[in-house]
Amino acid sequence: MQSTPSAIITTHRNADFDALASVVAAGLIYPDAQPVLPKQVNPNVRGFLSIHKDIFDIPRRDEIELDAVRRLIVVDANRWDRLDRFEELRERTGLDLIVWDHHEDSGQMPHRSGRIMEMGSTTTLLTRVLDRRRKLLTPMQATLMLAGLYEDTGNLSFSSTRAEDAYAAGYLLDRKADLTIVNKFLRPAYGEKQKAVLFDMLKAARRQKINGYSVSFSRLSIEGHVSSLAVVVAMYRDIVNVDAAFGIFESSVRKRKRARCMVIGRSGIEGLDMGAIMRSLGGGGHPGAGSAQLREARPEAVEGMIRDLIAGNQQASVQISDLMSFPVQSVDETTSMETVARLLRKKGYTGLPVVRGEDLLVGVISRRDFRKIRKEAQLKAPVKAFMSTEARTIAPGLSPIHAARIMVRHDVGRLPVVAKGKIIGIITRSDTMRYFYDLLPD
Ligand SMILES: [Mn+2]
Repeated sequence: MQSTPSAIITTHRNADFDALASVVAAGLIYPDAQPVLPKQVNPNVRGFLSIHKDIFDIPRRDEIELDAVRRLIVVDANRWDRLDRFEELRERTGLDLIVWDHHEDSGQMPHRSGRIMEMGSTTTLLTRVLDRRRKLLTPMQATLMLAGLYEDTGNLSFSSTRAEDAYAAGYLLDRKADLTIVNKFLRPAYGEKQKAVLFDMLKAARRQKINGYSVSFSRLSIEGHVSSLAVVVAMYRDIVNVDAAFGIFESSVRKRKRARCMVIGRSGIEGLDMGAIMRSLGGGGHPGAGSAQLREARPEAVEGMIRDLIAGNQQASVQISDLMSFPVQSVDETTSMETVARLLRKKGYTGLPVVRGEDLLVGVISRRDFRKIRKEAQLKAPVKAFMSTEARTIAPGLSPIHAARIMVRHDVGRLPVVAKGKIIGIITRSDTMRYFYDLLPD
């Protein structure tokens, strides 16, 4: 059902982290207002939202009716033409306009209240209000807000940064903002070549537990020279979120009979000294990072040597089957939407697989599908009329990275785990999130 709120919080087109964080922060300051995002958001914000959809489930402009709006709260913008199709409100008589922005010369919206003040980020302005009013912030909210603040201040390094920005950052860290997550989503720019290598590394990533450490290996053959491979390996380790990560690059330089092997490692844990490992391979480095060049060595053999060096008893890498939930709650395709709605509410689920017969998967119904309902009578219709029939599924032996990639690419929050045509479990966005946040019990 399209929502017809009387108060709305929104921000500029191509929303960045400061914009998204400000919308979320304003939602805490104006709890009666409906946060709304523009249709277009920045690619890294889109990535963040796909992973955190269950926590920051903010409707887009096209899901909202403006008819009943009497109050508009604009954050991180101060011009009508930066908003996504809000023009019809411009002439609305008696519209209560509130603007929060951090550039004094940014616009001309005639607002009644809010704050427009030179500051490193809009998030800072709103954080100060939250602090003053002693509002409670979850670590997730604090993390998003710190990402917004850091993005617009270049981690407090841009000359536009004010002391207030740093105080606000301190406040958010105190509220348990997670810097690992912040850094993961605010990655520095890097070139096409590095990007291609990183993607190939992620594709080839194999994660395993060795001697109690989570370790990831990627073996890759690269052509010619690629600079900044160490940066790529560092990013790779951040993304796969392991104690230590290794990139083993085989370069096929012409006229060389045997390929040369370059191994670069990154460690984020004290007990695993990367310098020591690399010295054993004839290279060098320090505890956090190191590398080695090996002639006449096959990549598989290099990986074996490293594994031996880290030592010991191997376990299988984490698979979907380790993370999934079962048995699976599903609904028959003939179940009414009414019943499904009741079930979702009762169980607190955001979606359910739809089956025909015992366990033949025919679709997935999610809370979002209920927005397609226009009339009361449609609640009596069978779920098959509203479900998405292109259900994405995943095999139990694949990695959580794989699941996350499917969820991001197809914008789904849950994947039925299917083996031999039957649903054997389900993996949700929060399951994979828990994995990425490393909250998995050992
Ligand atoms: Mn901003």
